Amino acid sequence: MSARRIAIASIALVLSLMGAAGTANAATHDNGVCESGEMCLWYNSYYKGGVWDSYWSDAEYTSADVFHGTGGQINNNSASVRNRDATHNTIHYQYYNWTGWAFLVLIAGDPQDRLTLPSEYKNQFSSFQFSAIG
Ligand SMILES: [Ca+2]
Ligand SMILES: [Ca+2]
Repeated sequence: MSARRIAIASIALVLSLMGAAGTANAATHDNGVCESGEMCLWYNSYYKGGVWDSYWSDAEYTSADVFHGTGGQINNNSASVRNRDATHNTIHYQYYNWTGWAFLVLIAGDPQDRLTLPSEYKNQFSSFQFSAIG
């Protein structure tokens, strides 16, 4: 195969990947932008300070899970939350592996899809999962 054929084949592959990303899944996990389809945590109240955006359920907030911007690790360290997934509630747990008490945040579009956490739940989340509705 000539160098030119290889280059054209590579461009075609890139275009097909871009097409896939632009349609079915526009959100990028953990990029510091709270996008449609994601659950987002903030270090401060009212969606301020560092943000952590997740497209996937997470059974354990490890030392590698950190806010983009200020705040450091997310484990036991979030003050506000928003669910941007329109088909799944998010359930937030006190401990790893979806154990301890559970705190429900409703689907995107519901008035309860975001809030600053009550004091008894602030700085307590350690895992979460998306939960399909209906
Ligand atoms: Ca994102
Ligand atoms: Ca916890």
